[in-house]
Amino acid sequence: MTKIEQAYALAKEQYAALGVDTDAAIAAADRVPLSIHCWQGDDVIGFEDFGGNLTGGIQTTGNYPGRARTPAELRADMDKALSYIPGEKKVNIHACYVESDTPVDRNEIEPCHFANWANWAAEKGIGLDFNGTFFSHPKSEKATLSSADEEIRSFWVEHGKRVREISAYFAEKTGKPCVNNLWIPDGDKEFPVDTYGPRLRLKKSLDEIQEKPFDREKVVDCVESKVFGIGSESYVVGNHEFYMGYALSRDDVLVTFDTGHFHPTEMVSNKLSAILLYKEKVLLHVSRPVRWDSDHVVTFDDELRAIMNELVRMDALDRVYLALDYFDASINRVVAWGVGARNTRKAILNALLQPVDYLKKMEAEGDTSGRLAVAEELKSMPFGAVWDYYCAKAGVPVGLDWLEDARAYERDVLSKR
Ligand code: RNT
Ligand code: ZN
Repeated sequence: MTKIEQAYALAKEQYAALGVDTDAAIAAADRVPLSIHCWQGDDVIGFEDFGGNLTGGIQTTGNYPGRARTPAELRADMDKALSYIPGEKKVNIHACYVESDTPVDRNEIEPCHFANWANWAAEKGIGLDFNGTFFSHPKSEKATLSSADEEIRSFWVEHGKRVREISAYFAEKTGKPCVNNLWIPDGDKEFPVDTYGPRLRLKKSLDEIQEKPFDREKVVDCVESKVFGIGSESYVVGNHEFYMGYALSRDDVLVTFDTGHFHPTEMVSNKLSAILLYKEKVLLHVSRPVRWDSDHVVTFDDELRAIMNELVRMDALDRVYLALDYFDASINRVVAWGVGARNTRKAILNALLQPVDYLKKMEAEGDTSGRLAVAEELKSMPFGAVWDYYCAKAGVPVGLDWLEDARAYERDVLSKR
């Protein structure tokens, strides 16, 4: 028996004493698809011809060497990062990751411009998710789907329509559903006099984009709200109430909760049992806000664990689409992927190691002291031994072994860029 197996055998016994089956937890954690965002690898720049400046009130900070500059580099870096992450994976890309020999504007994109991504994913047997890019473009400076300028508005509506066609193509090519998330930066630095008009236009634009029906098993449309952004501090057209109302009034549209898109004390973990009463599924953008929507690398913090605890307690792991959304340009980007994605999978496994029935029983019987004591004891159970065993079983590096590999990749590949 290896040391990892020995430690696991002891941990397994301890969890069994609480009624938790560690083998079943590992199997369940492994099955949950986790969508890995490509944009950590190149600071959300993409492969278009116009500028490559990140706008829309989202920002990367730092200038760590080794950023991926081409599709080939980005996919190679992702291959590296994916090799560190156990479990079922998807890759999440944005429309600005288009590939073409001649310039293609956002209202001209077609499936053929994303064929390399589709072939790459299909070869690995993993799914692809997609996002319209409604920022970092000369026509997005003032507003996009909520614009009062009809030419601008219809430009972005066309973009949204094409994004759905490409999503359907991804689903076809990979054989897995494609989650299509829509986020727009529209808003105002100061509080506008007319707050209703832009929302009316956004609603109309979304309806136009959604007009064509797609198989719900293939294209999963989601809309993402935000409380404020840089440059839209006072007013955001697509706020929480807007998209919540939109999604609740349409059968085929889901809401996206980004963990950085609410007031700092407002927790996404506390919203899940509400939204799941009304919608079959929900998309989560797992991020880490530090004082604002800063998109720091996801750590194994209280909120990440609370989100996964909630999903497990509701038996709702199959009712959530989990996607990562952070972009740190100040550290090794492959390490950033590894840390955030491994932490997210870790938190899923950790949540599955709770004695949910036992906790619920104590709660139902009014034994709130027992509930507290057991929940606290769980925090020092030998979770690490179960995680290590899972990684070994899944064929990904155990412990910090992956960090050494990432350092070697930095030495041999990234530092030469
Ligand atoms: C922005 C949103 C959005 C983006 C990505 C790049 O605040 O969170 O999801 O981060 O689409
Ligand atoms: Zn997001």
